[in-house]
Amino acid sequence: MQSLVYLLALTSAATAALLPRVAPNLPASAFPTFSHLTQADFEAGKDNVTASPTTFTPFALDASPASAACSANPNVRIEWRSYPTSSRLGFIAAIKCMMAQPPSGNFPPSTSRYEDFARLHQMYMPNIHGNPKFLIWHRYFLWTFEMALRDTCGFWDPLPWWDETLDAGNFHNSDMFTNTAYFGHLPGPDANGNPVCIISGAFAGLTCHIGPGSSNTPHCLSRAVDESLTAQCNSGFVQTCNSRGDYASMESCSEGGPHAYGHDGIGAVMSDVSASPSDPIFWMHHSFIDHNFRIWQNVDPARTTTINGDDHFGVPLTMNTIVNVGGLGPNVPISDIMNTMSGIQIGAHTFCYKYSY
Ligand SMILES: *[C@@H]1O[C@H](CO)[C@@H](O)[C@H](O)[C@H]1NC(C)=O
Ligand SMILES: [Cu+2]
Repeated sequence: MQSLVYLLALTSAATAALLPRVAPNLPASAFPTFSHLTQADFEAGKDNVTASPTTFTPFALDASPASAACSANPNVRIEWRSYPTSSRLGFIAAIKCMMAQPPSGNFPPSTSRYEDFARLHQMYMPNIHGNPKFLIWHRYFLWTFEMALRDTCGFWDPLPWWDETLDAGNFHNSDMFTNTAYFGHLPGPDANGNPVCIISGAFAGLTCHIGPGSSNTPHCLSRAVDESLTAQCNSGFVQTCNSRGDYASMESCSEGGPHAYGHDGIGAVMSDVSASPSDPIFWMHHSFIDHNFRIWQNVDPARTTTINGDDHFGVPLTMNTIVNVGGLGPNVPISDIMNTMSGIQIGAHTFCYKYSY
């Protein structure tokens, strides 16, 4: 009897060694989702934003010498469709490189430099969501990641961005998902409504050690697309948000509108409000949200020198409010990053980028 058990154990070990090792697939219920309102609700003002006063800085950043120098030669984030193949492959390789680097040790139980970012995001819940700090914090988080790709993995191209309005309702057909050199497929849920482990693409068989939610249980990178939700990442909805006249009101609509629908539409790991950076498509989705923010700012220079709204603790945001990424990058005042072309030196890098359109 004992030898039979031994034989069975040997057999299953041998089988496990032959199959790709995929971490447990957690059910849909394991992933918390984002809260959202419909476009019609935002149009009716049902998010109840009471616009707080806008604070003004005493100087115009746009006129600073640093900004002028930046304007002469900004990094341009190129939309995925026009992003050169060599840059696409370099970007994917750099993310994989981050996953292969040891963790800094400051974000246990992260197992890699990549997971440091996911763990930081998880640790900062709920401060960085559900309030106007969301947009500016995620702008800096994305840029910090972009600089880490340079510093840690030698990838110097500007990030791509994803114009989701061109794929709304049809995310799964984007070549980001269909071309197996990139992010892996975007399947619908299985017959029981549960997510599907991603076993195609550059991140096939990835194990996520951060999440779901505030827990940290190893699980496979999984997705479960709902194209009726991704359909809300459309230009009309973006326009509804970007037609709002003050930062806090626009932020509320962007966060609870296209941002939330994009996360929940891709589903599973991406729908996890805490640990969604575990899915590398997170960076593409947030490039879209940051793009829309920048386009809103382009309408009026004052939108790069002023801010309003209260943070998670009810404290008004000002241009002096500190944005903190847990040491992954320097602490900065909002005034350094409210203008993507401020040209301000942050650590070893210059904050200076725009979008291709
Ligand atoms: C807005 O206020 C109404 C009425 O008090 C409330 O029912 C609704 O839940 C609020 N909406 C949000 C998003 O908080
Ligand atoms: Cu987030």
